[in-house]
Parts: sequence; C-alpha cells; structure tokens
Amino acid sequence: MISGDTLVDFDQSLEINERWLRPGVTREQIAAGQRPLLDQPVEHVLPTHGVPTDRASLGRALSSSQTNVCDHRADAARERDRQERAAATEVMRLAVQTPLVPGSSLAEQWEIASRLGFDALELAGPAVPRLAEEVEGSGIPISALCGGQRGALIHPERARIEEFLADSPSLLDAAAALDAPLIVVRVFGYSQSLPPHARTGRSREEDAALFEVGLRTLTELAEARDVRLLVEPLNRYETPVCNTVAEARAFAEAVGSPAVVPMADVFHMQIEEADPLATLAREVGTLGYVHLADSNRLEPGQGHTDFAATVSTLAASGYDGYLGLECRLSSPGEATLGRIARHLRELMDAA
Ligand code: LER
Ligand code: MN
Repeated sequence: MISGDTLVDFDQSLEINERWLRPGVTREQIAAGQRPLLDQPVEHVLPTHGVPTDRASLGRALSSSQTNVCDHRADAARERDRQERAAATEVMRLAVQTPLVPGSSLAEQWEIASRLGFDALELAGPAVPRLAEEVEGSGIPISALCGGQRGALIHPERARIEEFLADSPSLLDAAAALDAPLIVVRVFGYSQSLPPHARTGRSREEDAALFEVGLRTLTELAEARDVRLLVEPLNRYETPVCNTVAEARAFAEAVGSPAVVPMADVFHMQIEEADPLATLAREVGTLGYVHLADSNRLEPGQGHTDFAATVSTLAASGYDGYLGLECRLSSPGEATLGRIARHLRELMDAA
C-alpha cells in the first residue's frame, strides 16, 4: 500500500497526521474511514512522507486509541486535544502567509508550518494562482487567499482595472475549490496621502465609488461560487479609501451581501484607529479574519502593539476566526517562525 498525505511517518511511527486535518474533522473520523484497509492483504506500507513500514504499523496507526510511546506521542495527543477543543468551542486559529515559510514546495512549507504550530497556510502574493493549483487535493488547510490578480481594483489606468477584473473569476474558482475566502486587495502605492505622482488622479469620493463598483462585480462572482470576500482596511499611505475597520464594514454593508465581510489588520489599525482595542471589541462580531503584524510591520513582539491585549480582546469578544501572520521577519527562517507561533499560542491559550 502506498499512503499519501493521510498516513505519514514524520517521527518514527506511522500515524494519521492530525495537523493536516481540515477544521472540524477528527482523527477518529479519518481512522474509521481508513480502517477497512485492514481487511485487505496489506503487507508493506510505503508512506509518501516517511520510511517503509508494515501491516502492524498500519494497524496501530488506525487503532481507535494510540498509545503514547514517546514524547512525540504526548505532543500529538496534546495537539489533538487542542484541535478538538478548537473544533468544539470554535476558538481562534493561527495561520501564516506562504512567503514567510521556508520550503521548496507547498507540501514542504506546510510540513514546517504545521510542525511549528500553525493551523493553516494563507496563500499570499503574486504566486497565489500557482499555489492554489499546487494545494488542490493535498488536504493542506488554507485559511485565505490574499491577492493574486494582476492590476488593481482602484488604479490610475483603466487597463489595469480591467486586468484585475479579468483575473478574478479564476481566482475565485480556486478559492471555491479550497473552501477559503479571498481577501480583496484594492491597490498598493496610490493614495491622496502620497506625493502627486503616486496619486490615483481622482478624488477620494471617485475612488470610493470605483471601489464600490468593483466590489459589486466581485461580489456577484463570489456569490455564484459560494466564496466569501474579506474587505481589508489598509492605511492611508497604501490606499486612498477604506482605511478603518468601520469603513470596511460600511463598504461591506453598501454591497449588502452575506458573501462580503470586513476584516482587520492589526498593523494598519495602529495607524488609522483612534483606539485599536476598542475598535476590535466593537467590530469583532462582523470580522471575518485578522492579520497580525506589529506596529513596525515586523513580527509580534518587535514593535509597540500590545498583543496580549489584542488577543484577549478578540477572545473575550467571541472572535472565532483565523489570526493570519502577515509581517516582515526580524530574522527570516524557522527559528523565528517557531518563536512567534509559541508566543501567539501562549496568548491564545491564556485568553
Ligand atoms: C497590505 O499592507 C496588507 O495588509 C495586505 O493584507 C493586503 O491584502
Ligand atoms: Mn493585511
């Protein structure tokens, strides 16, 4: 028997890899589904991830209760408890954007991210369409897609707006296939708050109207595919409109579709919100996603944002969505990512 991603051997024994389970799916459900394999004359098991093993290992991997044979087992059990608690009580989950994770393939990136304690990957950047193709069928949990179209929804050149809209249907198809929401990125680097050569050539009101028209077009495409759109407020130096969470909510309300939901980015909030924590507490019921970066856009802990208060405010207000890490890293690599995941998990567990 050749096992793909369901049964893996990362640490000396064949097991159901619980880190790759979709949210809400338990190890026991997978084990029950796979147990009929034991009725087959399986002699050798060749895991895609791991060393060749035998029928006895398969039996142990699919048993209803696995014994803790080493620390790794205890860790796995704790992780399982955490996931089951998360599924039962719908607590927050932790995702990381793909450009932050080392690895030469998405499977390798997920192996690293899940081992470090992240619950999902957020596909981000211009590579999103390619990554979405790579992930399909792999079972890797995807929290959201961030960007991926060419052009922009608000842009000085009409042709770039057309390009953005032309790329959107296939991107939304990918989001539908992955059962993940799409973060609506309007434009970067054009704003009334920037010098004249970096403005859109329109008034703020005209840009707002253009955004609303574009958002309505995207909404029709998203509704037809049962995909959620996340409207992200960005600070005034990146984009001319929709700078605060309340403005994102207002755009979502103007479109008036359950498919369109505001989100928050803690970095942009430090620039635009009078009181970021009060805003989170007030708006949390409407938020579909949260991006995390410190006040200087480095990882949490490197700036002056109070992440203990941020996470506890979200938890106390009942937020049960993803926290997606979107930042620069003071020192890129696994060690930094692992430290961030541990820090955030501690805050989430304490909240
Ligand atoms: C850009 O600053 C940002 O926060 C991204 O999430 C845009 O989608
Ligand atoms: Mn963001």
